[in-house]
Amino acid sequence: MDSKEAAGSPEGLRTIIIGAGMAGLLAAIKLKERGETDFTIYEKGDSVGGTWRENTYPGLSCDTPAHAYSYSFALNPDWSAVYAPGPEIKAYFEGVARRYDLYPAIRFNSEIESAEWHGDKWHIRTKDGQSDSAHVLIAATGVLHHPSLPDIPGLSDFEGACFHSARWDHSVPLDGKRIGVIGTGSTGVQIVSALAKRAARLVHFQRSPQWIMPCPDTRYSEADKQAFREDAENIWQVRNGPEAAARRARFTNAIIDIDSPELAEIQQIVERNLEESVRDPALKQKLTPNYRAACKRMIFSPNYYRSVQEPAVYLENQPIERIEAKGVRMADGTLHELDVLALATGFKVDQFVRPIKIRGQGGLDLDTFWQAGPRAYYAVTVPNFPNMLLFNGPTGPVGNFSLIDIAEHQWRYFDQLIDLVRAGKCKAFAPSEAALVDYEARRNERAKKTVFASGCHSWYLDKNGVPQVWPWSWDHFTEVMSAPKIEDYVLA
Ligand code: N01
Repeated sequence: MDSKEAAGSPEGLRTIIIGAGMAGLLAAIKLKERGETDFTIYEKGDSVGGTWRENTYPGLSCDTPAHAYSYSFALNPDWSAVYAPGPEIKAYFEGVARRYDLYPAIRFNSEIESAEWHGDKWHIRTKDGQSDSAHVLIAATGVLHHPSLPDIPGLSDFEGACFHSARWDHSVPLDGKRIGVIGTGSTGVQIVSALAKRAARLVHFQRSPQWIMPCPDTRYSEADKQAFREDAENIWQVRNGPEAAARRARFTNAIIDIDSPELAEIQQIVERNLEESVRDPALKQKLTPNYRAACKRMIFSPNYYRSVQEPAVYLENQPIERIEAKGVRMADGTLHELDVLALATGFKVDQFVRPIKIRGQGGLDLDTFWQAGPRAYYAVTVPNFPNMLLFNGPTGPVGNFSLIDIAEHQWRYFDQLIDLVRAGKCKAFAPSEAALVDYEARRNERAKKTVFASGCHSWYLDKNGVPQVWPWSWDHFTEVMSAPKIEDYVLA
């Protein structure tokens, strides 16, 4: 351990943060705000930004308004657009890390491979042989992190360039090429929209159609930015003003109540969008989902329907038979010859802090504890894994919320738990197994009634088809995160 770091914390409390993405930086800033400098962020990559470092595909942007997708304490009047492009978001996180002087506390290219609880501290080891220990372990490892490759026969036979959307190979030329994109999630839709006018031919392979929510492609003018600079209230209006609050309430109610007028309204909007945007009835038919709006994560796009009607674009909705040296063979025998194949096929979403080998109390392996599926009490803490805090852990809020907002609420909860150790009330805290069982029983029952369980396949569902998500309102989430129920915790 670095002696400079060790000396800094008034309470002698040391923290290890895993990951220098959005949530890891947040934890570090909040610890510093409390005057605690005895922490290290271990980052397996070579720069900050997490998902915004890993994803660099053409068309990458955040479909949550940028002013909402910013830290509450680091507003940014200079966002170029309502939906900011990915590189700008990455630059924002780098700027925040600089402004809060976090770089000295980050160990880059340092992938933690194991973390073990030894009764009073977590002991970690990195792949390159570093070791360290700390009282508190904060997993800020993200959710959409481990690429999921499709199990389509022949994938490795393809002779052109083939890569996952989160591993985009920028050495591969795209202009004037024959490009295939597999996947119609938020990623596939953004890639197709960006390449529709660049490719000689672009085939979008659709296994399931998606409902598309229209959204304006609004760039901020210099005058807009000036107004944001002069009065932060203008930014707060975008984040939390009546329109933003109404949008969030509409969304929450739609998610948790499938009979709600809000979901009916969303359904009407997306149906009208399809009706008014796509001319050809056959294409319209292909693009019409057989499930309800918001069942899968809602896609916001200003231009997907326009893009898919570009002359070079073909929407293929036959099942893929196999991938061959020259391209993609469909079940009806058609071969789409391609130079480039992009796999926008999503992520393995049940990993969370894994593949790090985590051993808690009595050497209990997290893999063993999570054998039936990842579980965490209110998505943040795990019985038998003391002083381990998960940002955006299993069953957290999903949908079209700002993950930064969610993480800030989770931090408030973490901070109060850590306070117990700071104040000497305990050395270790973990939720009781009974509390987790009770939470999961209530959550499971409620989750089955959400729109996510209304008849579609998505990454929200576990292997039993139950949404692994927050099934209650946004207000309930903020209320629960405002103060831990200490009686649900085992303090040691
Ligand atoms: O991944 P997905 P994503 N053959 O899992 C298809 C966030 N995000 O990377 O629907 C053929 O949603 C699969 O088909 P189906 C956001 O939270 C945010 O797009 O299962 N197709 C589906 O179409 C999002 O929800 C932003 O039938 C196959 C697609 O691949 C999350 O990331 C931007 C297949 C996977 O969709 C993940 O989005 C981008 C196969 N064998 C992403 N296997 C923002 O703007 C899979 N598919 C904030």
